[in-house]
Amino acid sequence: MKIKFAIAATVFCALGAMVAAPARAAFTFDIQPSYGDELTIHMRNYEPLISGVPGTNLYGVLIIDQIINATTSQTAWAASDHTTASSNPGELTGVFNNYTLISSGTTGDIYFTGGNVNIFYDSTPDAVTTGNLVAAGTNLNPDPTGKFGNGTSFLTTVGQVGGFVDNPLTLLVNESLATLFTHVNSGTTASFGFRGTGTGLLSVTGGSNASTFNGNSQTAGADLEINTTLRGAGSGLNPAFYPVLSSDPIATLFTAPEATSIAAWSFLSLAGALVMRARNKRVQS
Ligand SMILES: [Ca+2]
Ligand SMILES: [Ca+2]
Repeated sequence: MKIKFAIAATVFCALGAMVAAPARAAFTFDIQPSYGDELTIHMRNYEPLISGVPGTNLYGVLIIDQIINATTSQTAWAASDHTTASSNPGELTGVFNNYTLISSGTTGDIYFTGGNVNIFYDSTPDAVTTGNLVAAGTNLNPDPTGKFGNGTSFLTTVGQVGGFVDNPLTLLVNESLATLFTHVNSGTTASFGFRGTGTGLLSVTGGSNASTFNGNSQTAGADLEINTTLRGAGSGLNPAFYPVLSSDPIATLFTAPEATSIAAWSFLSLAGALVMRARNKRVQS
């Protein structure tokens, strides 16, 4: 599953928080994004096959590979950095749950509502190797080994509606309630023939980096935009328990339009609207 989070940032606030919080001294970005930069957070995501029964929940665990400044094409943080003690950034991992299925079936268009995605910073990495999830998770506890949900809270988010419009032709699904959508192309088992793509929205609710990611710049004022790409986990992290994997890293697009830019854009939009009205008036007269 590939999740692209599009996030608006108040980076100055985040940098202030990093300086003020001694507990986070072990974790710093290798480069500091400037206000207005876009960050892309890549992560792998592991989850079970869904049942296809409305009312059941989707859950799983995730590992962040790297954070890239898309504006400068520089790597801000990479999991591989913890191979050297001097640059040990710990690990960024997470758990997600409470995505409740509102559609029916395991193939075609699949919609979820609700959802919690929580990311943790762990100064002593323990979830970086494959095959280390040795028990089946549940929606209540997606991380029974405690390796993905341990550490300090880096970011907490909830699924947000507003990304989808209800289609009156699909009478059994109210798409406007959806916070996450997936289209499964083929297959109902976690074979390599299993493929899916999707999208969703998240709203930031807390965590040490909440102010960094709480930008309200996405569709419906969401903070993060999700883009998913699913496939069978194959030899990934214990596929017996979480057989579905992101085929691409999850990407977080971190957008931070400056207040002056927003004001200028709004003014230009207003000016454009006024010109359009003037033109319409000329056409009518
Ligand atoms: Ca951990
Ligand atoms: Ca927000």
